[in-house]
Amino acid sequence: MNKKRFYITTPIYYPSGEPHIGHAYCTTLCDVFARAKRMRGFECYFLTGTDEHGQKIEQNALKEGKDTQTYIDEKVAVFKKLWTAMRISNDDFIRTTQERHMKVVQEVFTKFLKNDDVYLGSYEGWYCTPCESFWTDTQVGENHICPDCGREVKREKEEAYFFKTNKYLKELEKYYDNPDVIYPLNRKTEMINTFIKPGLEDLCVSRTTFKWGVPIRENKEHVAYVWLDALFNYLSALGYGSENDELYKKFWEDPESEIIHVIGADITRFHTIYWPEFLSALNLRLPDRVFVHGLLMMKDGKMSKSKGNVVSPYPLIDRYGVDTVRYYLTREVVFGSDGQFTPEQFVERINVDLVNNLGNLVKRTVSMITKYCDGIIPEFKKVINELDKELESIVPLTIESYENKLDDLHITEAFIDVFNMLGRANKYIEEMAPWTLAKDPSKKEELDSVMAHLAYVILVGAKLLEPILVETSSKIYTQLGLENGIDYKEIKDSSRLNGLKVVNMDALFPRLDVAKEVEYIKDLMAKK
Ligand code: ME8
Repeated sequence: MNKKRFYITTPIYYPSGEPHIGHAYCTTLCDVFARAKRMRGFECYFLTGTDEHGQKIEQNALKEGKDTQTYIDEKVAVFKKLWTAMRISNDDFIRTTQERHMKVVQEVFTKFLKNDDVYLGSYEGWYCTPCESFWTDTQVGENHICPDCGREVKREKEEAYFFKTNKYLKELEKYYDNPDVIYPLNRKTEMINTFIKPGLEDLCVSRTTFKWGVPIRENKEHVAYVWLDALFNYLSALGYGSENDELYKKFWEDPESEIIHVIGADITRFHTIYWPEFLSALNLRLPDRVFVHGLLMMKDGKMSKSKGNVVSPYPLIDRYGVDTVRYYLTREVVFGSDGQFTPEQFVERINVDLVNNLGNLVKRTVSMITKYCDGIIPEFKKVINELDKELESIVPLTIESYENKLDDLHITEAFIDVFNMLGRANKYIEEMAPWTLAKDPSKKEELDSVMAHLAYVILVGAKLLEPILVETSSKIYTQLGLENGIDYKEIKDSSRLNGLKVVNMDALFPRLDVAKEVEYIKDLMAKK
């Protein structure tokens, strides 16, 4: 049951270091989803941005001898540049230091105070500055180590405001009753067992030990806790609470809009416990889906800026092209599970899927149409033999499963189906052996049918892959004589290519020399 509209968000990233391939992973998946929805005629508002407050940012700026705002402006520019290079189609980019955002956080805090949702108390706990999180004795263990990043935590005591988490427990439980809200389901179980069942502790929502945050109007000593601040980006970006709130009404309030947050497993607690509670306190609609993707690991564990074991996407884009990196990210890690980045798998994935499967199919088909049909795509006639019939029947099935899987956020699987269809077409070439048919003039009709079937499958494949292959799909349309591409609605029309003239072009993806490229990527990683 598709809604009319979609609001999809990435986490807002900390601009405290260079963006790495993990950030690119989440942003690319959301981009692919947004592009696929728009391609199919749905309205989709896609948001990303940066989370710019907190002690860590303040300290990093100090270390670099820069004023905090200058420091983050420079860092944010790097994130924005990456998204442009990766052809990310976000509709807005929210920064938590923008006035439009800070106002919302202040308003919300005032509402919480008035509504008796927060109270002033004092906090003593273990604080991890890189993660901006407080932990309990049990969580940090005897060695006082942050359970998230493995670094040493500090004992801190300060006056702070607390949010009454148990006040909205009923609303939270009701929210959890809906099986579709948190995906994968094991993340929900984890939240219930780790945090809800043992009893929720009230959440500290303000800090006094540093200044780089949204000031609490009612008590100038305090700034809003960075997580309370950050989560409200999803509303402030839509103009919530301002005079200009059309987007908010359209993409948040209206039940015809589906609200989807995509996040990494590391920040599930904030999005599936505190965020729905904050929204409940304000009597606002809760998100329809929180989709928790797995993390991309390196051989030595989680890739993270605080560990310094990151892979930057830039040199990969420079050398292999944007579509290749987008494809690798969408395909290699099954959405929802953890994955590992290795140079070997990166190169292998490109060679197997993009060079051998897609690239070869297009190259062979266009050359054969040139050679056997004077470059004109023959008329797509109805089925001639069993193999034609089989290939033909795969097309509508693939389109249907692609749509269903994408609707369900099974992004990786949707594209696996498309590659299976292309793989089937490659096999069909071997089975039909057009080079043999071409030798026998009485087989001309059969030969034409093979060419028409292949061209059509390629067209459908190129369209379904367009949300990932933002450059390559249009090259394929050109090769099939469709200079201006094709509308999604037209892909079910198998006669669309009849009589068009193919254009021979270079291979879509050059074959990679595995040993050489693996060496190259390893060098890049070592330099980092
Ligand atoms: O947590 N593999 O920001 P952040 C895959 N500002 N994805 C990864 C990844 C990896 N190795 N590392 C990071 C914050 N990510 C907060 C969010 S939202 C209101 C505030 C992705 O810069 C993943 O999506 O640490 C993860 O949740 C997010 O980046 C964390 O980014």
